[in-house]
Amino acid sequence: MYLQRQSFLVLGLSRSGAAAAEFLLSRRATVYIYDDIESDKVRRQVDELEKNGAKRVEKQKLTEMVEICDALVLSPGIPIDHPLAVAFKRAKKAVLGETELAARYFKGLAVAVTGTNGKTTTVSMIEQALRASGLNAVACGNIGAPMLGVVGKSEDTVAVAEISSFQMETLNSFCPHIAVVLNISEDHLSRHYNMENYIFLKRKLLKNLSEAEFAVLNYDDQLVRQFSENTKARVIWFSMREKVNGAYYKDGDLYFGEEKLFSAGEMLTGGVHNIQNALAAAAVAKLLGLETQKFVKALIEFKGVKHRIELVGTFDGVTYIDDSKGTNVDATLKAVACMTAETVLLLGGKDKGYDYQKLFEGLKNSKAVCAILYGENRFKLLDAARAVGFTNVAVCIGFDHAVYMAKMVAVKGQTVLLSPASASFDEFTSYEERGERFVSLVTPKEEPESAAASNAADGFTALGAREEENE
Ligand code: UMA
Repeated sequence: MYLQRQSFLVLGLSRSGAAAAEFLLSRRATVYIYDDIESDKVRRQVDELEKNGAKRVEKQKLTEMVEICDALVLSPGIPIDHPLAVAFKRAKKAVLGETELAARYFKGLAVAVTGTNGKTTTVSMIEQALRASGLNAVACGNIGAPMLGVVGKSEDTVAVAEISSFQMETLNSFCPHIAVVLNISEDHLSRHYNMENYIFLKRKLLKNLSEAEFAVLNYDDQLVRQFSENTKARVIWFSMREKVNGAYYKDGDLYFGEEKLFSAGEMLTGGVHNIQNALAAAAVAKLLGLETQKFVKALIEFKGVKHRIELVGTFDGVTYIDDSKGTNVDATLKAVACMTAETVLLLGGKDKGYDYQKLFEGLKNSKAVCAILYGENRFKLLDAARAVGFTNVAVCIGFDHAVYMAKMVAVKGQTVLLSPASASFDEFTSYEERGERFVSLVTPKEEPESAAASNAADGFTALGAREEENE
């Protein structure tokens, strides 16, 4: 693709769109920019990009863009059936994403990770394992840093890319050296309409792999296991249950082939899902030929990621845990499974198309003693709770109100867990913003008890850290 001769319309001007526009401008393409939403943030972004040569488009001129431009660059948050994307496709013009541009122009080694849950943690684990082994690894993609950021970096850069189903809609040329698929459960169905389409998008990550590449697949997940049937790549498994060709867990230890790597008990992060993530990361490290001793130390010392079952602290005897990244039913059930004290659970936000009965069924035999429901989907949640007989619920309208309610309801020794099983976009711009808000609402303004001190006090063995405060 010779960019200098091409015109692009970049739709969506947040992280991904801005990175795409900057990249195209740097390659001397003609770049038009537009965002459906008018906000101060978008206006600031438009001003910035205009300074660098982008051309702002008015709404009434958008249809002309279909004629003028060669391609549309779509942000991951914008669905592929957005009217402009449909118009470009009808005109037989390309619709691509910023990740597609990165895939076409990144010349280094790429490791890609997809799946419903655990992507960010696994990408972070792989990044740290590779760095500890002396590789110049950079985590990118859905984790928050557009993948285009690695294009143009030194040749030895290893991109460790988190790839979402949203990105897969506009990603066609990516051929990572190692593709990891962690698990598949119901998610984003309001966007992808049905499970078939969602599975198709996840499987697409393996589409371009040849015999020279590797697919690291979860043997324990029926859907992921089937992916091995349609890929030319060499398949390496990871499993919590079976001695597989690859990485596996047996009697408390993690192995790769016949080699014992380390004991799960040594890991600073807890929870079965983190052992799974570490198995996937170890498989990647082994495939890259890294020295066991070095990458194992990084996996053992890994402290977890922000907003993923992250300990905020213990205040007035109540422990607060931020799992704002728990945006689907499976993630929330996994978070609750990590709780060792009675838990008041904050649930709600923007609906992603789930049947929440599975969630409340799971909660009935868990540490969750009470659920505070809030947000756009609060009544859908309430109906599901009632339907399965989970009766200890309270309904609030907004997030702040719900957090105050949780603080009021929780008694000494209990935990308040924010793990919403819903997207944040009804009240926030991202799950990160929602997590930050939670932290600011629950943290006392003066003399907060230190998280490190409280960590020991209250039976929270989950992910953050066993011995010290989370990052
Ligand atoms: N917009 C429109 N029209 C629309 C919808 C949105 O113009 O119909 C505009 C918005 O006004 C806004 C921009 O598009 O200005 C937002 O684009 P975006 O939602 O793609 O947000 P970015 O900040 O560019 O972030 C994207 C990913 N966002 C989504 O997939 C929703 C980020 O993943 C990713 O980290 C970032 O690119 C860098 O690669 C976040 C995410 O929530 C973490 N991902 C989902 C998840 O993990 O569940 C898939």
